[in-house]
Amino acid sequence: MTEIPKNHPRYESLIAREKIVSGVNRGLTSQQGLTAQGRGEAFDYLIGEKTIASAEHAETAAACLLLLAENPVISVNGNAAALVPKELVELAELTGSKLEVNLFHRTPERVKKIVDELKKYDASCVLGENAEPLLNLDHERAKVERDGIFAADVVFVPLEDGDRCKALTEMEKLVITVDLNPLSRTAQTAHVSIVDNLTRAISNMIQMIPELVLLSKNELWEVIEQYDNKMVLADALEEMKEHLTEKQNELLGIDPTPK
Ligand code: PTJ
Repeated sequence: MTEIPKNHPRYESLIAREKIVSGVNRGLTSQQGLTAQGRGEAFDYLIGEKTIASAEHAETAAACLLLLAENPVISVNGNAAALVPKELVELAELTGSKLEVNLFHRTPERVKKIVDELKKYDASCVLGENAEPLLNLDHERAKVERDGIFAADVVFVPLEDGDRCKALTEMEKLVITVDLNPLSRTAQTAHVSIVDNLTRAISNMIQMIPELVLLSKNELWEVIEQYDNKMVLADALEEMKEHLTEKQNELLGIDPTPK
């Protein structure tokens, strides 16, 4: 790994990049995962590399859904395994969710490596190696485990492909995603779309859970009933517009405060 000085202004972003490169080198992350991360970085720049209020609202709704679910599953791909393996195991523990390795560019070797990686962080059980083609998609992308994603009522699929996200919603599952691109088909198809960096989103959810578990089921449902995914996506676009205007003003030396 390249040494990144802690005081580098882009420290977090550079560390994430190093983790993805290490994921590719260790055979966890696909090469396509590198370009996906690059696209994510670009959108993160546009929202100011911070958790915006609407994303925090989506993270709360997502945590409530996982806590209310009968059979929640957290899907893990090569990028998530490289960026937040420990946190995914912790989130699964806190919400009683199963973990399932579910890859877009699937190979049995990569599934096994990701299962082993999650087990290093004490995951008790990780599904994915016995996946069957059960989704309504062409063969490899259709593979999920019968006792995992196939049987789940709530599926958390960070950085998912649009087609597979749609296939899951068509199976009447409630789908949560994390995607920095509010225009992606995944973000627009999922029920709860968290427009935040995966690295921030999962940590935020972990921090919220001790307070949320004190709420009654009715109170958790109230959070979900008040949630509107279209408004959350529209807000992310608005934040991007405002952030760009702010940067444009800074560049041109324009004082935005009205006289
Ligand atoms: O490991 P595999 O084989 O399952 O493949 C995983 C990738 C991510 C390569 C695959 O699912 C893929 O090609 O995804 P896409 O279609 O590139 O979509 C990834 C989406 O996630 C894009 O909209 C990115 O903007 C977004 N994204 C990338 N990195 C992050 C992110 N969103 C949040 N946090 C990130 N770190």
